[in-house]
Amino acid sequence: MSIKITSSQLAIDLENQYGAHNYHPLPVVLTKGEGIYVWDVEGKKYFDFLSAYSAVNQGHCHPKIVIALTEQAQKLTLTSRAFYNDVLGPWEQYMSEYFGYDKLLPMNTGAEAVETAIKLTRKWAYEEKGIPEEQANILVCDGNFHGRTTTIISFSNDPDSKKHFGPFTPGFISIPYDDVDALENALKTIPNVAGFLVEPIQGEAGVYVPSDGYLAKAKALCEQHKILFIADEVQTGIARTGKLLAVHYENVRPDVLIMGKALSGGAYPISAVMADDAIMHVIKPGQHGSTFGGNPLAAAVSMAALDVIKDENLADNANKMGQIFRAELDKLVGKYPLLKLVRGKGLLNAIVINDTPDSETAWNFCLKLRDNGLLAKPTHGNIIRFAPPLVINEKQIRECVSIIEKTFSEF
Ligand code: IF1
Repeated sequence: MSIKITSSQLAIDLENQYGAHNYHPLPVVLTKGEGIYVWDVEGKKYFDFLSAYSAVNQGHCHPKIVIALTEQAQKLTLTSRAFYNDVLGPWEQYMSEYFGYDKLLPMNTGAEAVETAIKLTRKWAYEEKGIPEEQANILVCDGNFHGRTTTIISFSNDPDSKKHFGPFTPGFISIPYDDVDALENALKTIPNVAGFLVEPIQGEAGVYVPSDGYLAKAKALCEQHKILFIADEVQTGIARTGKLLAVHYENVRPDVLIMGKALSGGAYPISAVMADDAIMHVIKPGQHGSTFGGNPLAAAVSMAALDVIKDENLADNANKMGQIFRAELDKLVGKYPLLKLVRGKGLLNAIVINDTPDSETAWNFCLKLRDNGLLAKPTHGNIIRFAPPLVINEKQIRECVSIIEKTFSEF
């Protein structure tokens, strides 16, 4: 029988004593979530401005998603892919029509989907493009974040993500982000390139929005050189940036599409890789999979979660609320020396705090935001990400701007 949590401190102490210290959470202990709000153990209510890193786009505990989860959970949760089940096929068709691809390869976490996309790209390169075995190269971008498996951190340039985790997986070359010339030069000089893996907006790097046209030019170069354009929309996808996918701002259709997080609205780990038959057919039975990938519970939850995105027009709302949010915060630039700039798209935004990246200022600002009823957390150093659930309305977003301004006035 587990211990009853009667105070936030008790929960923190238990995690400190019995949990690996692989995170440094903001000191707040949550016990309930509903829509854009979360409550701590003492009953204090907060605006959630992280949305579990954009996994809870539909809002906490959305009734439609919870009903789908609980109903399916009482019927059939997991069969493995050793057998068929009566929910996976309908979800695969639903996803094919929703995102416009022939095929779906279902996985569980974002990193698993990125790993799947890497394996798919390499196999396609050897079997379809004729690149010599074991020679495939995949281009990635400086400042990337695609997950935390050993292969993925092999191409990270963040020391915290990779130090002392070697030896690393070869076959990846990192080029500057948002630099078409660097991509063109790499495609001309590096042999056996199979694909280009890119985040349409770099989330962890600090919500780095590339120049208009970058994604379209990059896709055109990939087509010209017959390499796969692989979009990691794990964080930017599912309406977060004001379009269903961030690549839709430039009418780019990735050859390989990677999604995760809000595919389930935060109710269950679900990720997906989508591609057309000409690419996906290289994966044959027994060559890739996972115990939970494509389980009936995930399939039922994901269809409900994606229904909500469409039924509640959450991409449009993210677009409109994001414009209000950035416009209002822009007015604070100059008024508060601590606020250097605001940037983002839709409801994936960040502010840059006017201090050194290794200062504690952004962290301390987030502690004060917490005291004022809003939860956010610094990404790197002096950058604070603001990403509320996409169901937020104008009155609420303006209330949050006031909380942010109040916090600046208190610093
Ligand atoms: C952590 C970051 C965000 C992602 C993109 C793949 C994945 C992620 C673009 C992997 C995951 C999460 C991981 C989580 C914190 C969070 C994060 F700070 F790590 F970088 F959002 F920016 N592609 N991002 O953003 O998906 O395996 O986690 O399901 O590891 O601390 P995952």
